[in-house]
Amino acid sequence: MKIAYLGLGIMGSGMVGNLLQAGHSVTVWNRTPERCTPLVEKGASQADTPGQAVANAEIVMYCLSNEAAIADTVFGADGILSGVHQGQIAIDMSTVHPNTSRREATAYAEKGVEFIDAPVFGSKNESAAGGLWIVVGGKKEVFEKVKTILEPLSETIHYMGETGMGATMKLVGNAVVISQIEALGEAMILAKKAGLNPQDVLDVLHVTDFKSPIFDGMGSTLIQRDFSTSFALKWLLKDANLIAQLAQDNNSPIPAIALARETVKAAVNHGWGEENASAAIKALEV
Ligand code: NA7
Repeated sequence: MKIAYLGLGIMGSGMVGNLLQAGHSVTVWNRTPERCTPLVEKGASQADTPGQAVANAEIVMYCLSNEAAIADTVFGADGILSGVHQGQIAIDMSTVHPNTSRREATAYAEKGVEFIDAPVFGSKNESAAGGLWIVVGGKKEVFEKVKTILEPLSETIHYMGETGMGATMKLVGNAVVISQIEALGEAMILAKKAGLNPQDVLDVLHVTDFKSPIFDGMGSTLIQRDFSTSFALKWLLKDANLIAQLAQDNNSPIPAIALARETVKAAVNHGWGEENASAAIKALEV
């Protein structure tokens, strides 16, 4: 397939590598053009603007940081909407509010373009290895058309319902993630202050019926004090804010997540936003 892919951050770069590997013809665009180079070396073509990137594509995919990036890249001057045409399918893999997905779907529909929201769970390693967990919203028949394109990127793909339901599922999932980070951070600090060996604690957590890959992975990086970025803390705060907004929209109580958001916010305010999401726990140590 002829695919345009926009947004070559940590997540997008890994996905494009796998699309090329799967034999697709990929045209890439990134706001910072230098980030295209490694993928051009692997066979991708590079476009100068989002509008140019999508002009000859059958499928338009993107994974951008936040709502502002969608505003610029999709709706802005020379944006995706300026270059699309009837018959294409657009796939937004960013983590955004479901209302943003719905706004995108409406704007694309006016151009005769189908749209699905398909955000992903997993971070740098899963993206590079084609092991993401994708959640999809949109028309089922459109999802069926693009499923084979998403397969080389992912370990699982779940169809969640109409437009916005992929984005909604992503925020629900990250509500669990942020709670796990807070719980592990508080527990590990308590364990250390109370005299336990942190590695012993992780070894026990690993065999329990409440074990979690997040506890395993994040736990060992906490012990090593390795906060190199797989998923940036600033994006965890962005997601916590989106979760709070979704909860407010639905009058749904989130007392624990609201407290965890304050931990993440404090860590970002300390200047650790570019570090890994696990750096949130540093705010509990100060
Ligand atoms: P990264 O590695 O921070 O990448 C973010 C990407 O978004 C990157 O390509 C950025 O371009 C791009 N971006 C950011 N702002 C803009 C604007 N205003 N216009 C155009 N492009 C922009 O994030 P991840 O790959 O880890 O995450 C991406 C999404 O998946 C995010 O929603 C996460 O929550 C999940 P740049 O290279 O900085 O020029």
